[in-house]
Amino acid sequence: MAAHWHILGAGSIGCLWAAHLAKAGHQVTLILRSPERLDTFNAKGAVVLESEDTHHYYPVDACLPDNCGPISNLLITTKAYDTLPALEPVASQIRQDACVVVMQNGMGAQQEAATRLAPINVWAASTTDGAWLKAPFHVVFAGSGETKAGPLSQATTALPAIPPELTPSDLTLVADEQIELSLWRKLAINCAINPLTAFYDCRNGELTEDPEKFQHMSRVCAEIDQLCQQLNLQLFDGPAIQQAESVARATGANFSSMLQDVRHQRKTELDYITGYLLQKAKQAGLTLPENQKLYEHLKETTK
Ligand code: KPL
Repeated sequence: MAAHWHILGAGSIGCLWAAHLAKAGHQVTLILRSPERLDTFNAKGAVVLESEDTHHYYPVDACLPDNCGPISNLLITTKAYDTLPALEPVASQIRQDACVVVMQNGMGAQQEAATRLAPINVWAASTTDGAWLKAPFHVVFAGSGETKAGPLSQATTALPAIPPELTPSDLTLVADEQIELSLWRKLAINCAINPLTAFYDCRNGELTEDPEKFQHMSRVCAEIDQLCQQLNLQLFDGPAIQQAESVARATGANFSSMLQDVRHQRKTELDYITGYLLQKAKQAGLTLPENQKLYEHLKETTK
């Protein structure tokens, strides 16, 4: 059934989903943060989806945060640290029976959104789709992956694993009854790869090729295993380093999202990646010295 989706956060993943939801026949409205962004969008009037050298234009609507309601379906694709500030001016326009999906890197922001919006139902989603912005509202679909979605545990009633109206044409969307575990798995990999690529200013693959960097990644991963054991979380069949090594190899030529943020002098999602890990360790009475050192170094040297 066609629905109306509002999208908060028109970065690469927000535009990718805007295009695919529009393609599936939904009405889509981008919530843009400033009149300047709205002017830039209105000059185009569409999201451009580039894939294998073809360009498709999807005409969607756009609005400013203080004038976008009522909202029945909301997809949040902001950077993790922007979730609450971006949500604030929009929150009162979200219907009580709305469905809200938070799709982003890291952990902590999804739960903050669910707490802020309760009793509105909130889902979390985690994606391995590859996308980047060539220009504002022009997204390049770089690699087709998979998106997992599931309700966050704060939800009061039994919810379907995927909101019924979330039907993006062509993107792979799978139901995940244990979405928090999947978010943890992604978090562990991000903790192993992202801060180290920012520290060494290197591609993902170099973490496996250079013995010193690999040793460093192994020490970071050993601490992740230690915390997971303490929390009774079984993320992988073997130690985290095996999984981190395999992801770093598979994405060897890429620059991690954190390194891209650092190079573009943007704020990073460190607080929602290593920061979240350290917070959980502290609550469990553990110290993770390797992760702590990395966190402190990057806090001092990056935005
Ligand atoms: O998710 C990633 C990112 O860059 O944010 C990968 C490539 C898996 C590295 O952690």
